[in-house]
Amino acid sequence: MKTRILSILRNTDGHISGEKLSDELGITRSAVWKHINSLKEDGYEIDSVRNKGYRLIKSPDIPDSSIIKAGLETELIGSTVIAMKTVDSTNEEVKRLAAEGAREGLTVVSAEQTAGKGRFSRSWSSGNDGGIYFSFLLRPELPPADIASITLAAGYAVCLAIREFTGLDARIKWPNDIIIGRRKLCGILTEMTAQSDRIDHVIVGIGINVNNHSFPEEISGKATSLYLEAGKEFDRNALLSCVLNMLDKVITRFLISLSIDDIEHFKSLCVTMGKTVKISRAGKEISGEACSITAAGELIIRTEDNTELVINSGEVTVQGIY
Ligand code: BT5
Repeated sequence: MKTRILSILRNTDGHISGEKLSDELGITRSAVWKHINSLKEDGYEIDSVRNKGYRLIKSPDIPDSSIIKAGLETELIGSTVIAMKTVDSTNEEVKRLAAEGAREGLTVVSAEQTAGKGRFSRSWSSGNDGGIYFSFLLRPELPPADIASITLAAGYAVCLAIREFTGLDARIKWPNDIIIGRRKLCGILTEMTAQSDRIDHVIVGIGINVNNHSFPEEISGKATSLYLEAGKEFDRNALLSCVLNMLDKVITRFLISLSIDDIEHFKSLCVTMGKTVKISRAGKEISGEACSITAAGELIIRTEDNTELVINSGEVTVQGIY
């Protein structure tokens, strides 16, 4: 009901009377009043004037599905948008909904995660402190090995959207980090369920540090936010619409085929290129120069003895970054 009231308030110029709202919604005027008060408690600034009614002045900076949807120009991603105040992990929520048959493109965003996760069972710091945490569902007709290209496409799209929306020099650290300078701004966790020859579904989870003013001590030397880089806060709903639009454009294109232009542009934004990197493989540490990216999203490194190795996932440390 609160979502319906908000949508009416957003589409009304000036005030709307309590009577009109109660007629349109089929609830009593006192129920309207209670919902309005509850919206005010959620941080919405609503002007209430006797004999005139209610007018929305300002929405709080919290994930709001109707605002996010209004900013979308997507074919696939965001077919349904669910905004939550808190959840264990948006990846887990999408996984639960996928098991119930959710439609491709479903997107879940939360202001906070109580069990945000990174790769290899690591945790993702997800307090209610200005970040965006969201996940979306894909059901691509692809063999499981192609999942790397989805992560690559997601990182590329988020990087492009952040550059466009903020003007900041966001870069990609292969395979799944977006960084500014030497610090991590965003992480991506792609999970899938698959049969031996085809993907059943893929969940792409993305955490972006947006208006965070500080971080927990254990990551404060390594993490950054858009606020810390730009010195100002950003509208998270508008940013998320922009990111989803770019993801939709890039991922639908990547699922068909990667163009040489895409790969070259990706490489130009990827700080890993040309750097000495260390990777761990079968318990051994190998180092070499990152020399290229394949169309499938793999990293090619050249070791000291001039052997070329194709790396498709795992831990990569880039000299001078982390
Ligand atoms: C990642 O893992 O970077 C993937 C993070 C994906 C998070 C999103 S949020 C929405 C969705 N729901 C989830 O539960 N997860 C996804 P990895 O490459 O393993 O990096 C994890 C490491 O990054 C940690 O061990 C910390 O060192 C660091 N870290 C944790 N939280 C961070 C943050 N908020 N900002 C920057 N670095 C962080």
